[in-house]
Amino acid sequence: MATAAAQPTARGQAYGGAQDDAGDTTAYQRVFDAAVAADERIEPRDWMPDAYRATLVRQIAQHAHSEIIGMQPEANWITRAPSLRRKAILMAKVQDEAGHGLYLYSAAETLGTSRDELLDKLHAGRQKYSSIFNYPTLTWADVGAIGWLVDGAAITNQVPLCRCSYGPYARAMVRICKEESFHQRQGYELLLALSKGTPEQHAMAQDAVNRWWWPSLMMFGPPDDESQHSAQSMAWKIKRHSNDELRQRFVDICVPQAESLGLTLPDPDLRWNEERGHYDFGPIDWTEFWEVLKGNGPCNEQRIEQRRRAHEEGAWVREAAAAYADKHAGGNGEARA
Ligand code: BYC
Repeated sequence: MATAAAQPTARGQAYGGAQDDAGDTTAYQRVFDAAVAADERIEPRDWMPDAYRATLVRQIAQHAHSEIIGMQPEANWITRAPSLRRKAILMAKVQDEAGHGLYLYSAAETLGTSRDELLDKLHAGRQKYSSIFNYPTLTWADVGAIGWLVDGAAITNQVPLCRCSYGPYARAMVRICKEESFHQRQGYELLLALSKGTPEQHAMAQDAVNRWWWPSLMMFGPPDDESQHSAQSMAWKIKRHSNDELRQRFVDICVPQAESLGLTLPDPDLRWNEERGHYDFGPIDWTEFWEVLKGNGPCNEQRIEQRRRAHEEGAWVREAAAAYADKHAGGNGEARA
């Protein structure tokens, strides 16, 4: 059996004969279920139910797409960063997001789905990316708000994914979470500088937080009673907590941080509930969330259009890289792509 540290195993094949001539997968299913129950990692060559594979591809693809689309709203400010230091930090952050996309597309490839196939689906509007990246970055303070709130929400959601039952996804998340922590801190530090700056800078920071707060809460997905995938994903230990649990955890973390920043959160219903041991918060506008998912957010069209254009304009790079690899593999120098 595989453990967290073990090399990939052909778990199904270790039980030769478990799948009989009629294609009965019951014995394989039992081995898979036992591995999940024992908190072991499922590895690429292990037998897994088709629906488990499909769920992972769906979630990992959506996650990977979010990373690369997420580069756009932040890159919007690289040329206008207020100092060389801020520009260097922002460039490093945007570059990190591309790296995260790469780890995640690679994790999806271990499930038998190529990056090309996933990108085609994204460009055709057949796969989603996070709702949050359909909002515009109107001022420099938005870079801080994204770091503090969006990366903060991402970490809250993604730290439990380091214990996801699928090995390659879990391992990719370890590095991603470390980098996201740096991103979150740069956002907090940026907002703190603005909040303690001139009255205009303080107002700019507050305005950014006002605009990003509610969309950040939506990042965790629909409420538990409307989350169609949660129960199965939690049974498979892909997800470790429900959408609402993680959303609550995020709110509880943010309230004291907002106080330290000297900023307020735009929710009149936000107050500590002694009985629950959590902050209560006001109703989320789920109509807005579903509209953004349907493609009707402020920047949906612009984001996908820019992504398609970048892909087309990068075709020559892919061709050149393929030709180079082919040449060094002893081929005839023709691009394989
Ligand atoms: N946006 O049954 P549910 C980041 C979809 S951060 C768009 O609860 P699930 C970054 C959902 O896909 C963001 N769609 O689904 C940060 C499903 O539709 P489909 C990326 C959403 O999968 C900073 C339907 O709604 N992080 O990368 O159990 C800088 C029903 O939902 C959203 C991840 O992707 C949403 N917010 O739970 C740069 C983390 N929420 O697929 C980059 C990994 C829900 O049936 N993903 N939907 O058509 C997850 O943890 C889970 O997929 C979710 C949703 C919690 C997001």
